Amino acid sequence: AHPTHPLALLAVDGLLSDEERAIRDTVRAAADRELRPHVAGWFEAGEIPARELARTLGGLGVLGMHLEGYGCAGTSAVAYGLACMELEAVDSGLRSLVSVQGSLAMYAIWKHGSEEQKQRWLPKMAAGEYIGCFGLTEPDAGSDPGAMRTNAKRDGSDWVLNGTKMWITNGSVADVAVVWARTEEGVRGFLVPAGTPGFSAPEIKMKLSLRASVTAELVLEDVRLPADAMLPGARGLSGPLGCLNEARFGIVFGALGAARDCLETAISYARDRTVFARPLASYQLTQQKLADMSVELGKGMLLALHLGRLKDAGELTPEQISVGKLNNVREAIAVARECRTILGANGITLEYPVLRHANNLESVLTYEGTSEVHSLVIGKALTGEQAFR
Ligand code: TGC
Ligand code: FAD
Repeated sequence: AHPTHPLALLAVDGLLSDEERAIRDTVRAAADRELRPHVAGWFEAGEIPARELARTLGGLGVLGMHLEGYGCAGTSAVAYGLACMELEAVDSGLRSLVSVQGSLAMYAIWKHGSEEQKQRWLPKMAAGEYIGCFGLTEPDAGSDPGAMRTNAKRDGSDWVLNGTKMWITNGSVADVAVVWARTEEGVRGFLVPAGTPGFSAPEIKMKLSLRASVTAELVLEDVRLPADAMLPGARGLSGPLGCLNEARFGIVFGALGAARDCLETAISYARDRTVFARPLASYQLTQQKLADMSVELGKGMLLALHLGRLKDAGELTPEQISVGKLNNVREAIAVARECRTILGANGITLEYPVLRHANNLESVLTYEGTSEVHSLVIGKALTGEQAFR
């Protein structure tokens, strides 16, 4: 019999509008043409042509695609999620570039910036001419960003920033860093242009995950900024945490792209591979694995779409995003690891995408709120008791 694609099992495509399908298909075709052929090489080298990639992604219209105005496409949240899914089907690092650019750096400026800040940065960021990064995490403050030490002090009308940010995606290639710092009036956001004296962004090497993504430290030593470098609209920790909601939403869809790519690879491999004189796909144990994985992929997709529809209706809550991020990343990494078993020894190489995806998903499980953090967010919603501290 002719095999059915795992997502076709639940006829998920029928739940998308024509426009959503068209955007998804365009991103998929471009990703397969321009990104997929190179990604294993980038991962192996631990280097990406970030500037060229940003322009390619800008040309495709996916940078800040769900934002309105300033050169952004203003698509639905679901369309943005589907684009994340197609990019992450190639590599989580490429989706990371897009998430950080569009949902964190651009969103922070779009939501909290002055008109001048928006005009200066957003159109070029949408086009991929400028790259942005988002510095919240510090060496000693990850899950608990309220413990940040980076500070900004007034000196006349200027601000002087000191501190260190850690694990910052796009950091060393960014033209502008959105840096969150403690001030006398609580946490505030600052736009730090690359090249500002006292600011440096050394790249973090020797990663075993997200090797096709730039990760850096941000070092701020008496970085002097004019008064208008501050984002006027963000006050307190709710400023950066509100931005995280946007990127976490993209990951709810994105992680499923990595899982789908693994499952497609494993099904095709199992059909071609002969073991004990029969196709690997013909054994019950293999079919059980494939059935369980496609059930999780389908459920994750329905969850993502439901959250996307809520977001487009303006009703999505942070707790609901936590449900999606927790479930879909947890299931995606389980799928990637199970698919690796189906590929046997071939599964450990970069000839196939599965272990690359599994390793990437280790980062995805940790960044944008670890699984534990999202469990605690859900636990708080269920009980009214916070168990973070
Ligand atoms: P808590 O006291 O609960 O809240 C402080 C203030 O923030 C508000 N808030 C939110 N606002 C909007 N959206 C959310 N999701 C929010 N969560 C909380 C809250 O209402 C309060 O506002 P106000 O006005 O009353 O002050 O904060 P807490 O200190 O107890 O911490 C809560 C916790 C642990 C959930 C939170 O801090 C957290 O989410 N921790 C995880 C940190 C995290 O996710 N970091 C991600 C860094 S960026 C990144 O990883 C990019 S990787 C992307 C890529 O490469 O793709
Ligand atoms: P910790 O907070 O030290 O946590 C360690 C462990 O303790 C985890 O298992 C955690 O779940 C657990 N834990 C924490 N609190 C509790 C608790 N209350 N109860 C029980 N268990 C708990 N950050 C940015 O700001 N910008 C970026 O662009 C960015 N990009 C990243 C890219 C990569 C590749 C990676 C790996 C990380 C990136 N991060 C970025 C940082 C990321 O957001 C943090 O790593 C994450 O928030 C977790 O912080 P941590 O690593 O300090 O772990």
